[in-house]
Amino acid sequence: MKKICFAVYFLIRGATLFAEDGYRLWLRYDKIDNPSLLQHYRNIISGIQFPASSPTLIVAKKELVDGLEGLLGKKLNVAERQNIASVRVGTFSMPLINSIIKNDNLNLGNEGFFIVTKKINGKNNILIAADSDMGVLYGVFQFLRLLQTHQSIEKLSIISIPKIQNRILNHWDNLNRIVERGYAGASIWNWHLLPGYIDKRYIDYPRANASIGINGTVLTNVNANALVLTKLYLEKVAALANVFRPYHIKVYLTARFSAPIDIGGLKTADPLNVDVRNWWKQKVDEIYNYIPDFGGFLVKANSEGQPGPQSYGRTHADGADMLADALAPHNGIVIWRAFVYDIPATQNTNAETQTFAGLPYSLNDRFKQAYNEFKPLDGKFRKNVSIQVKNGPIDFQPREPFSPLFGAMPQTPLVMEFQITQEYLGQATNLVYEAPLFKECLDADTYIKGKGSIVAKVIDGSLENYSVTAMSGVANIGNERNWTAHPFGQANWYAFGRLAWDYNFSPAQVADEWLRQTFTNDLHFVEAAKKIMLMSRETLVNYMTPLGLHHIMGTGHHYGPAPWVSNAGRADWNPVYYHRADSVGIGFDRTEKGSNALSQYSVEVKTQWEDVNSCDEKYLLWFHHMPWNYKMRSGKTLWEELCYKYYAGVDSVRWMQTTWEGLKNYVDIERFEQVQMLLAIQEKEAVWWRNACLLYFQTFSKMPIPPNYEKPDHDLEYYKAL
Ligand code: GCW
Repeated sequence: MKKICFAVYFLIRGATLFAEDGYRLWLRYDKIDNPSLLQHYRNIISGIQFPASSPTLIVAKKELVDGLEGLLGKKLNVAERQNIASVRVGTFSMPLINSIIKNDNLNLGNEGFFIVTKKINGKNNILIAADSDMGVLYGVFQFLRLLQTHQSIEKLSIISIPKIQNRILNHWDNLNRIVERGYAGASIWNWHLLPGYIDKRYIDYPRANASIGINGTVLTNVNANALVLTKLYLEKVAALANVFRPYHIKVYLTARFSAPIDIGGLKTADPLNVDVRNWWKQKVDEIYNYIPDFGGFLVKANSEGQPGPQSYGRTHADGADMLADALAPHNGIVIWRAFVYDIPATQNTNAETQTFAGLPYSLNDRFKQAYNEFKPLDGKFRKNVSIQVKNGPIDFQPREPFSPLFGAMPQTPLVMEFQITQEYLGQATNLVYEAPLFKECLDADTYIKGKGSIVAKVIDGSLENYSVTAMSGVANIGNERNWTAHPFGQANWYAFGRLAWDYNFSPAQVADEWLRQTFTNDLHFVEAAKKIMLMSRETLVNYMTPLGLHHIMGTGHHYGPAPWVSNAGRADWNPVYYHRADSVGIGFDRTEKGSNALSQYSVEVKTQWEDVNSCDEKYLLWFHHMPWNYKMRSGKTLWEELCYKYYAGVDSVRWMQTTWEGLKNYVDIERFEQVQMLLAIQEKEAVWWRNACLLYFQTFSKMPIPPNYEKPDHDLEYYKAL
C-alpha cells in the first residue's frame, strides 16, 4: 500500500513538474536549475529592503519577493528599513538619482528606472530605483528578468526609459465575449460576472502587461457598442480599472459615434450640435466619476459601416475635436483611427479609360484613402487628439510597405497600430514571430527630414515634436488557458510590449529573453528555437504572399488562400483587385501609370520604389505589374521566382518541424506536443497555400512549375472548393 502511495505521489509530482499549461506566460519564477549559478545568485542576494506604502509599490514588492524566492528557492529576509539587505528598492528624488549615477543631465521621467551595483557601508548592494512608483515597478520586473534569463548581476548599471509614452493593447472584444479576429477563445472580460467577481486573470493580465511595459488597454472592440458607456457597464469597467491601477495600466474604451442616439435618446450625433456636445461632456464627466484616471476614447468612424461625423457632412476633425473637448478637462485623450476606406460617391464620377470593377484604377486604390482623408486635416485637431495609423496602407498583411501617412502629418501626433492577433498570418495555427514585421516598419526610412527619418522617430515624437506619443497592438489574448492558443503567440504579445518600450531592441534579443523565461535557459534549446522564430515571418510571407503579393486570402474570414475570388461586395474586398494577374503579368501598378499611390511618399522613397531596378523585390508586386518572364535579380523569371518562393516557404516549415522534433527533451511534454501538432497543421496549410496559388496563377502565366519540384497533389478546382 505504502509503495503504491509513493508511486502515486511521484507520478503526481512528476506531472506537476513537467506539465506546463502556459498560463504563467513568461513569469514562471521556477527555481534556477543551474546549481552554480543558483549559488552565485544566492551569495549576492541576501535580503531585500523595500519600503512600500503605495498600491503600486506594494504589488511591486510582492512581485519581487515572490519572484526572487521562487528563483532562488528559499525564503528571503525582507525589511522596510533595516540594513540587512543587499537588494534595495525604492523611489528616490531625481537629484539623488543624478548623484548616484553621476549624471546630472539624466531625467528618468515618470516611468524610467535604474538598476546599479553600489557600495554602501563597504558592501556591494543592488539598487533598483526610480523617480516614481511605476518606475520602481518596471525596474523590479527588469531585475527579475535578469535572473530569469541567467544574466550576470555582479556589476549592474542599467538605465531604462521608455521611448513611447502610451503603450496600449487594443482588444477587439465584444460585450457578448466574441472577440473579433480573436483565435484564443472568448474574451477574458466576463461582463456577466463583473463587477462582483474578480477573476484571477484580471490580476495576472496587468502583471504580465506591466512586466513588458504596457501601460494602457482598450477593453472593447473598435466596431463599438454604445452599451459599454451606460452606467451598468461603467461599474464593470471601473472594477477592472481598480484591479489594473496598481500595475499602472490605464483603461480606455471605444466610443461609438452614434452613442448619443443609441443610448442618449437624441435624434442626431452631429458633432456640431449643442445637445450632442453636451451629452458627450456629461458622459465623459460620468466616466471619470467611475474611473478617475480613465485614459480616453479610441474611435473608428466612417469606416466599414461604423457611424461617424461624415454622416452629418462633418469632418473627422470635427468629430475627434468634439470628443477631445469633453475629455480635455480630465486630461483624457482621443485616439482616432485612420483606417478608413469608404469611397465618397464623388470619387466615382471621373471617367478614365482604365477601369477595374467599374471604377477607374487611379481613383479606386484603397492604398491611398487614409492619406487622402487625413493629410488635409493635419493641424485641424485639438492637442489631445492622436491619429492611429495601421503599419501598412492596406490591412495588416504578412508584408506591407509602411503607411505613407507616417511623416505626412507633422502637426498631428500619429500612433502606430500593429496587429498582434494573426488575422492574416495564419491565425492561431501558424507559428509566426512578429517582431521582425514590427521592426521592419519601425526601421523604415520615410526620408521626411532627410536620411534616417525612420518611422519609429515619427512615432516617438522626436522628428516632429509630438506632445503625445503612443503605440497600439491589437491583442491576441483570449480565455484559452494559455491566453493566446498557440504557445508561440505569447511571444508576439511580449514582443509588442518590449518594442513599444524601446524599439531599439532587436527581434533576436527579444526572442532570446522570451524563450529563456517561457521555456528554458538551455542554450541548445534557445538557439534552435530562436532560429525557428526568426525565420518564421519570412517563411509565412513565402508560402502566402511572396514578392509583394497581398490580400489574396479567403474573403471575410481571411483564412487560407483564395486568389480567385472576384465577387465580394466591394471591389477592394476581392483578391483579384490586389494581384491583378492577367496573361501579361501580375501585380498592382501604383506608379504614375497606375494608381500613383507612390506619390504619397517622400520623393526619395517614391523614386526608389517606382523604378523596378531599385525597388526591393520584396515589395515588387505591391507597386508594379510585371511580366511573367521578367528577369529577377536571381536570374530566374518572375514566374520561376514565384514558384521558388512558394516552395521555399513550405520547405522552411518542414525545417521548423524537424528542428522542433529535436527539442523534445528540453521542453515539457504538454507544450512540446502542442507545438508539434500545430506545426503539422501549419505544414498542411503552407502546402495548401502554395498549391492553390501557383495552380491559379499558372492559368495566367501558362508556364510550368519546374519539374524538380514536388507536384501539387490536387487540381485547382479542388482547392477552389475547399
Ligand atoms: O482588418 C480589418 C478586420 C476587421 C477590423 C478592421 C479594423 C475591427 O478584418 O475585422 O474591424 O480591419 O481594423 O477596423
